[in-house]
Amino acid sequence: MFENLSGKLQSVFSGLSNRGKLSEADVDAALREVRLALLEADVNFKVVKDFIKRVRERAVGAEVMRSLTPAQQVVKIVHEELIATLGETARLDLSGPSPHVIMLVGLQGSGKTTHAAKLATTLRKGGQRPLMVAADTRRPAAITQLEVLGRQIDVPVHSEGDRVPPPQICANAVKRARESAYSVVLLDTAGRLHIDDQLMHELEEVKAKTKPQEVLLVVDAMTGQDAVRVADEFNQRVGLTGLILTKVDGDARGGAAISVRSVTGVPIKYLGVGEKTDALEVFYPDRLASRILGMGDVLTAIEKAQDVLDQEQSLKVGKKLAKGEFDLEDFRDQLQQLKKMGSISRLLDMIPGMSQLTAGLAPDVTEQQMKVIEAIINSMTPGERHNPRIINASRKRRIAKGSGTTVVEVNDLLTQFRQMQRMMKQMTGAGKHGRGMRGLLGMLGGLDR
Ligand SMILES: Nc1nc2c(ncn2[C@@H]2O[C@H](COP(=O)(O)OP(=O)(O)OP(=O)(O)O)[C@@H](O)[C@H]2O)c(=O)[nH]1
Ligand SMILES: [Mg+2]
Repeated sequence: MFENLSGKLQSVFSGLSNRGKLSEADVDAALREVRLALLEADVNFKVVKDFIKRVRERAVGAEVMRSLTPAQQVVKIVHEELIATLGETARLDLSGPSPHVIMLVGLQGSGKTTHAAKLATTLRKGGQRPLMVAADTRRPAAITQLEVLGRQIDVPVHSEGDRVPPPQICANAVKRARESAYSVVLLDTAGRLHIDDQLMHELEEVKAKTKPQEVLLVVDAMTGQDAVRVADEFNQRVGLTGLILTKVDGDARGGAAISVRSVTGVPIKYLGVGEKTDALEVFYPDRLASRILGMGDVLTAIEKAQDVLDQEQSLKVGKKLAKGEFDLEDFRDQLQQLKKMGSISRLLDMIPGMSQLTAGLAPDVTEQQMKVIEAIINSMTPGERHNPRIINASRKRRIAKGSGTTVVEVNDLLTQFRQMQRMMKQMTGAGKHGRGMRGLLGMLGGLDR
């Protein structure tokens, strides 16, 4: 979503850093381009104006101009001010006695029902017991849609058909949650094409009857500045505690995400990044700012990687590596992990300079290759696996025969193993390679923890 903007900003900054010392005119010229890029990304013009003013005030300050790296200082200021514009890191408020009521509101098709299921999924992962409530009695298929999702993720759905008024259904659901020890109640309310009084009254009534801790507006990022206007209006009428910006995976220009907090004062809490029930990201302003400025969203990438990788095993391998005991069995385990990582290689690319590294580290191990590798390693004796240097020509022939492979294949595997061993050793002695390497190693081997 931010690709275009990101590309433009990066070229502005690389132009700056080619200059060495900066004059006030240099800064102004750069900021003019930044301003244009933001406007083209559909950021609210008032937000842009304010942003540029704040950056300029700091950037033409004597300290920056006299520093040895004025361009970097300017980028740093832009980064900090972008974070300030995006807002604070805001979490769901699940304090106080349960059940906690979370009310989802928004226009038709913005993603309320889908995000009720996404939230239920992530909250349950966090140890909650969610109950979803079909409070959209208006659209004929709405109840069934939520029930289907509920079955998919195995979360119960409270519904009373389409004859009972939604505020009543919601009140009943909260009562049921209290009696049956559900800890979170997610209210999936009806949407309209446009904001109208009838909808607002209904929502106000639901709110009065259920006293939600959170009223989250689900808003479609693809609608750009309209999303900002809608958020402002919902906030005035119903009162919001947070926003879920959806369809961020689409080709929206990013303006809504950058402006909405600033214009409405309501924090973004989540980003919807796909149709599936796990396509939900917690919103971190600092990470998004880094991503927009091309600094790489390291933390998100690492979190994803940690989700995929087997922690305990990684830890074990990390310790072995440190002691120089990494052997062929670990190699096999590690390749299996790397295969799982395949799906996140795109994410690792978010880290500057990481793509070259992962190109070396994460060979595209296919299912078939994995089978061959396993067969070869399984045909070795424990001694050979632990100390492959003892594998001479006759042992290679035996291993090839035992695994139904050829000596060439056995040789290939041993070469690969040595390469990986060398690479990992280099990374353990991080030093000159800097934090990126240590970070990746920590991720792979648990050494940073
Ligand atoms: N790509 C993408 N699609 C999404 C996302 N969230 C929801 N959708 C899709 O958007 C469409 C509408 O989503 P719903 O959850 O039904 O929206 P709603 O707000 O409940 O709509 P109404 O009940 O009609 O008011 C569905 O096709 C979803 O799959 C997202 O984050 N990314
Ligand atoms: Mg719906």
